[in-house]
Amino acid sequence: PSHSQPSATNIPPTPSSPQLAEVSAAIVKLLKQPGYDDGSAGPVLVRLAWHSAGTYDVTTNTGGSNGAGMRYEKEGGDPANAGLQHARAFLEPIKRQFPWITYADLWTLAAVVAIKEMDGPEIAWRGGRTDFTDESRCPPRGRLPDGTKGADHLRWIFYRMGFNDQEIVALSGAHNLGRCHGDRSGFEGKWVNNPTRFSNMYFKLLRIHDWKKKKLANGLEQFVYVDKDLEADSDVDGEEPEELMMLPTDIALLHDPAFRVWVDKYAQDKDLFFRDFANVFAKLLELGIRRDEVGRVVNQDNLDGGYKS
Ligand code: ZEM
Repeated sequence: PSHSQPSATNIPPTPSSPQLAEVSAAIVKLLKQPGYDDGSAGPVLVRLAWHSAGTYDVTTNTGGSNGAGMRYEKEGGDPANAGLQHARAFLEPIKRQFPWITYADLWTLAAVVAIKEMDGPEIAWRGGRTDFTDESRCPPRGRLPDGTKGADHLRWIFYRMGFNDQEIVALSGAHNLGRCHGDRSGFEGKWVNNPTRFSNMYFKLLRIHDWKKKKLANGLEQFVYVDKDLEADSDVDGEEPEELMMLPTDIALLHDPAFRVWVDKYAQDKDLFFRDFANVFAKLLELGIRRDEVGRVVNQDNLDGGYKS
């Protein structure tokens, strides 16, 4: 349904379906980036949406994807957000082409479009987010998870957003996509062999391989799996086998009994993972956003910026 009518109460309308179709098509076109990482902007766009939303704190109702605070140094300069300037740069031409969409809507929509395009599930998305016009309402730094930590830390961070154990595991399945970059997080490598295709492979690999701790030159520890056959082959042609990796937080899902239940389920049932991921990612993108009965965003303190018809 279209809600593109301006409203007397200054509540911004959400983009209409034809408007959304146009922007989504433009996002699909820019996903292919032959010179970048594994050839797709998709993974880093998913991370952008996640980090925009993952600052939410349920007790103070602050943070979340409304506002697009990462445009400001206070939030964008958080070391946890290193590298996401690439994602924002990929989307800049779309923002110029469709100036009516807010950054907060564009960043979240791009992830949903990218996941679908990478063979992932269809995820419900609703527009109407506004952009902050200064950094005063940016959340404090330090609200995003730290990959060096364990299960207690994951619960501390994700319970604060309002998620449960099952949702933590489902969300972590996004590590099917993309890779770690030494110059961003300090970790190195990808979780699965095809990091631009959404699947439940991350959970399968987590369970079946014998992950070995490896200390990187920068002092960080991650877990790696080296395929012995690949290693033998590579002696012949002199090429390094591509090692797969897991963060300490990924390995924590395997060793914590309550998380492990869901790792096993998602490894065995791709449809269940897709369903649960679609639900929890949609929930992530809505954190902190209050809507009226027709779906318009009614966070009264967030009305600067936004859609003006
Ligand atoms: Zn990630 N993530 N993440 N993540 N993530 C990285 C990359 C990506 C954690 C984490 O420390 C890291 C979620 C949860 C958690 C993606 C999506 C989602 C990287 C590598 C790190 C270190 C960054 C780099 O160097 O470029 C931790 C500790 C998490 C706690 C569970 C959730 C939830 C996600 C979405 C639903 C994605 C798509 C990437 C790949 C980015 C890229 O550029 O390829």
